[in-house]
Amino acid sequence: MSDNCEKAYITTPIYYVNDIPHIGHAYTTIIADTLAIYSRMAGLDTFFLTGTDEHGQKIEEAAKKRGKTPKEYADEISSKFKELWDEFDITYDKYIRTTDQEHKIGVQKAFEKMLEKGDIYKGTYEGHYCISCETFFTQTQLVDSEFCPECGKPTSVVQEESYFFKLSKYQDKLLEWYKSEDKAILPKTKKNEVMRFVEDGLDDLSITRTSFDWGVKLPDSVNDPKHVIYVWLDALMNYVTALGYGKDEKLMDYWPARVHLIGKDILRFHAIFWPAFLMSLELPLPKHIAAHGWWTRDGEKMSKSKGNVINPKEVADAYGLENFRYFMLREVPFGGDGDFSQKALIDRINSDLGNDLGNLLNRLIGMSGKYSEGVVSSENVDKYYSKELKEVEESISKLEPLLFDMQLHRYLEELWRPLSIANKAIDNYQPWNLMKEGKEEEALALNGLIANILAKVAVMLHPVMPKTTQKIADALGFIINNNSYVKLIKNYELLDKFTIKKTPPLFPRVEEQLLNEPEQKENRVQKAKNDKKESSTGVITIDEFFKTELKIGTIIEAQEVPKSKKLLKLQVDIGEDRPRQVIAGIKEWYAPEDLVDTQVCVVANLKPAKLMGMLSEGMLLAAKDENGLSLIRPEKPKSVGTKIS
Ligand code: ME8
Repeated sequence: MSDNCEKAYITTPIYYVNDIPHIGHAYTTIIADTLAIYSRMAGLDTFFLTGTDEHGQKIEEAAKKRGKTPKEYADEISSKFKELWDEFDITYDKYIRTTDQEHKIGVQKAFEKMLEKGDIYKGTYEGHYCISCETFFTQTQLVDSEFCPECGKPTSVVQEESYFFKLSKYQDKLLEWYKSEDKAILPKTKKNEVMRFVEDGLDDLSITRTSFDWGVKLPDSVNDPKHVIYVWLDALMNYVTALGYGKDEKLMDYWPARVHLIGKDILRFHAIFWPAFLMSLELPLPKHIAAHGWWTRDGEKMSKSKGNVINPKEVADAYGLENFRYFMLREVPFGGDGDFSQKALIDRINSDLGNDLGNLLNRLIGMSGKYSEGVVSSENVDKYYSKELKEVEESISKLEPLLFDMQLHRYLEELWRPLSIANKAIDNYQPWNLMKEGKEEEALALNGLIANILAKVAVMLHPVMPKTTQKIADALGFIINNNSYVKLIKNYELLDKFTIKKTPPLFPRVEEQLLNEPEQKENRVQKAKNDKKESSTGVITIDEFFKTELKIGTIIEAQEVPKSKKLLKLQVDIGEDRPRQVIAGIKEWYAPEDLVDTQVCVVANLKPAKLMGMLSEGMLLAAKDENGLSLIRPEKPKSVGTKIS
């Protein structure tokens, strides 16, 4: 690649080594991989970075629990991530670990540079620290004065000597950047959130810790050995230390990043701290920071304790790696949250891939075998099917901007339009009748049209499904690479004459498989069997039903739970001496003010539980379908406390 070739540096977050990889991590990595493959195919000089984040108190504690040193533990988990990405054929160019010596040197260099610049000073920090999130919060950010607004766990008050980074100094420059670079943060809705946060005022940032050891030490020149560098400064720096920052800078030409792909959970660190650090280091800012949404499973957050974590390897083994890649990118609009359901995955495979794409290739193999001994030519395609060719061209020309704007689901949606044009053309023109009517030239040109549509779709789908699309290309007598991309996509030329190769079905129909983490699968199966035994027909006795105490209640107060997207805090009168506090996950469907003075059905004998640190003393009955959630209410007003039977 020549030095003046346009560069595309693409990164994933570096994943913490306190957890094994799950579908959320796979999602980010697969998106980044898709962009990297596309960029290479389009002739950009591409560098794709991923890796692991290995320092900090959280890792130190996780290692201790397992009787390991932090480094031993980090080695073990880091290699699990790497193995998975290798099994998934992820095309990363470098796998960075924050325990790499070069990285540590780069972080220390950055600290020195910020110090020289007058952006670091020493002070005392007192704050509420959440170990789990490795983050300090102010009093006003906490939920119920104690709990972490991000994960709901209790925080602890920490007071310690600390070095501070003058984040406040960069407030105006950050705002200018957001305003001048329209697409700096994608999707744009997320940019507004970030801007509001910065406009509210930025405090200086504590960037060293003395309460634990497992981190990058301050540079020798500072001579303050009890401090280690805050894990987020350490981690964010990976994006430039991987290119040799502070040491051998030969890869620094790749900077600035074309895109940092991240999940929405770490947007604040990337969109505020990171550009401020870069400004201090006098380095250019990344072109895009793209934050995707959150994957849940059957509507719930995935966590080890719930046993509902989805192991991406298991999904890929059960349904096919590339099918899984397609599903993840197609199913959820970038930036939105997505629920992982096997049904949706199966539908995508059987319908989009099997019916629309796979069958089209089969039809072409069948028709060209029958009419022209497998020989397909682009001759006469324009003569008979110029309208279709034009429509396909319009779709294809929309694709690249969608990809680089992270509108991946729309990219795939748009890419399916040519397939639909092709499938419709067969149904409309009925080549078997054309042949009967002696219009052989027209029938063969139709095969040419189908082949060209399949070829163009295969090229543009290649970044998402690299191997499958090479198989399609192989059947159509070409190879997907920069040459075919330029010819078929950029120049919108047609295929050379070829003899089609018979190919086994690319997307055999799939059925539902039992999925879970390997170690928990047995438990689940056993539990399912036990449940079945207990109630073999799903029928319960009336006594069993009456174990649930259902009562009519009136909501007398309703409030939002700060920092929670889902929860409302309700006071519900169910005819007792005081109202019950119910924390209900209904905020997406109900505004608090619309709930006050309305009646609901309450499960009154549910064991109280804490949600985000708040006690919930009951549950409301509700029904949820694809159109949303509706509370179940009495048809006519009833006295509070009335028993429902
Ligand atoms: O935050 N849905 O590491 P991490 C979608 N080390 N994406 C998910 C997800 C889910 N349920 N769960 C995780 C860190 N992710 C830091 C990053 S970068 C300088 C330092 C993905 O292991 C998503 O990309 O907690 C999220 O941002 C990332 O994993 C967090 O990974």
